[in-house]
Amino acid sequence: MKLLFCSHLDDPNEWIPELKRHMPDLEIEVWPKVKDPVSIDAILVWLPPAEGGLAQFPNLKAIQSLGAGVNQLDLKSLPRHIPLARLVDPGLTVSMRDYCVWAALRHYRGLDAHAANQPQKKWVYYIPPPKSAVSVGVMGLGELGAEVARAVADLGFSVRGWARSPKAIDRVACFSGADGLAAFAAKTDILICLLPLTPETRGILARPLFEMLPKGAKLINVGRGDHLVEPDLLAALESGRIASATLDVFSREPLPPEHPFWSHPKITVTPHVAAFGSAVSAAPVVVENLRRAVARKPLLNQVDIDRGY
Ligand code: NDP
Ligand code: OXD
Repeated sequence: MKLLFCSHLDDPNEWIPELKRHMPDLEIEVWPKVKDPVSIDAILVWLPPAEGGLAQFPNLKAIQSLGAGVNQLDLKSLPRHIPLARLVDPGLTVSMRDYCVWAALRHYRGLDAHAANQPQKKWVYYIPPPKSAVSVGVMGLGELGAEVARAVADLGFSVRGWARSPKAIDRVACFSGADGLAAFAAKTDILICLLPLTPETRGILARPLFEMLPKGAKLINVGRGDHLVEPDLLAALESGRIASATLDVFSREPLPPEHPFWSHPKITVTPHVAAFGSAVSAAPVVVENLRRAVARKPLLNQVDIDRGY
């Protein structure tokens, strides 16, 4: 089995030893140094090669994404007969859980206001309501969203979740489908977006949804930048409909220096670091998929191309 590693973001020197530890006879080439494209059986990829795309590898049996999200792969352009798997990595899940817990607690405890008061030497008490009186709403209850929902429930928040299909998660009030969105949003004080980017979810973080939330709700977007309609967020922050936002993902990354989010007093920007995978924790899942590809079995975490995630 010959694997092509193709990413400008991930370090092949971390991945190669881990992959070989689980599959010692695996041959690995690293883009752009490909000796014979015809001999490549599978690709581990963040973005396909800009030149020639995946069509230059006629014998691919599997595409394994290095991302949990796969929208960056431009699903419509992928050869339909080759199965695509998104990354499910226990390390990535833990880092996403930690980020969302940090962001939710930061909004809940008013830590931004304390940070803003410090340069002015202002001693201002803010004692938040009990956590059980504050509702965290998680959009997307998949690998990451469900884990985040459980983690914020463990902290004592009242938790709601929204997905495409009905769900039952202990201590989480679950809503589903377009019909369930308004009821989900109506009592969400801190909204966390952990949706995949698909034609249905693009632009969902916009004025109509903001108007369904209680006034003064907080927003945490860790899904994708194109979930958010940026001018609608700026208007909602201006009017107080949204009190503050923590944003990790943006329509344009890196966020351009002139972008108003950088200096907005109610926005915290992080550079798409909410979750990070690790070759150590992800390699076993990737190798299992390589074995499945050879055996022509369905991959773990296989993407439904029509659904978009
Ligand atoms: P999953 O595929 O496991 O879960 C997706 C969830 O979204 C599912 O619960 C699904 O519903 C729900 N969903 C999809 N479409 C809709 C819709 N139209 N309406 C309502 N719910 C919908 O994905 P993950 O949890 O692994 O990842 C989620 C996203 O997080 C990724 O796609 C990526 O964009 C983002 N991400 C961001 C990172 C960062 O560092 N900022 C890192 C990793 C991921 P159902 O269960 O019914 O199918
Ligand atoms: C991912 C990401 O999708 O890092 O894995 O955004």
